[in-house]
Amino acid sequence: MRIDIVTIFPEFFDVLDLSLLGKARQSGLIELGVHNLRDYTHDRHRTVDDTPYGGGAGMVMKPEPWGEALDAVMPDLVGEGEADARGPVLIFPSPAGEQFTQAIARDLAAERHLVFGCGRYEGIDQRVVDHYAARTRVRLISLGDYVLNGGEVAVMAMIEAVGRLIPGVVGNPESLVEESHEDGLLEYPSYTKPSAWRDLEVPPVLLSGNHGAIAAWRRQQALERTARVRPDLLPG
Ligand code: 6GU
Repeated sequence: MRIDIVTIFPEFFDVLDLSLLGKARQSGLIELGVHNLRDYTHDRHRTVDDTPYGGGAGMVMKPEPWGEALDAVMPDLVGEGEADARGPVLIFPSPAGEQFTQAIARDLAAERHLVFGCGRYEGIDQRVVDHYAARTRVRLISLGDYVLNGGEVAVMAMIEAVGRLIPGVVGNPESLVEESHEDGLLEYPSYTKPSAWRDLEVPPVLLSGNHGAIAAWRRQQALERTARVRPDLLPG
């Protein structure tokens, strides 16, 4: 998969050299390009924002640098009104977007090319979204109902969630199936040695060797935990 990120803080993404995703890049499973939006400005101050039409607090990101940057990272985009189902998916992290879920991560993991446009300030001129929505698939995606200063941290979270679903990135694919959210439930609690620690014992069923009983216990724990913490995940 190819991933391009357009941002005014490219250094934010230096950490993608680390860990599982860093390995996936070294092995060629993920190709990552991080692009500085200011490289697509032409004034001495490398201006990327301006005051909002209609007034109000804060600044809005100007459309021209975004247009040049996005055209550069998506050189094969079709003309307006021809959005191509095989072309890139352009994602704008935004608290005004649809909420990111494991299902969205799975969808995105099946794509060939993802492009993330990180907005700062009060957001990006809406015409950027409208223009590219006519030329490729565009999604506004939010991490959740709280406010971040910009899209960079959100994109980091999305790339980690998507990257680990790309075949070969996570060494043992079985570790993907029994996790929170994969089956619509929160994960059951896990234990390792020693079997007694401070005044706490590991639940005896896990030491029983009875795989059927263990599976049933884990399922029950997942259901109870989900009902307690996230009842909204359970079917009505
Ligand atoms: Cl994707 N962006 C920003 N700026 N704030 C957020 C968010 C995204 N998701 C939750 N809050």
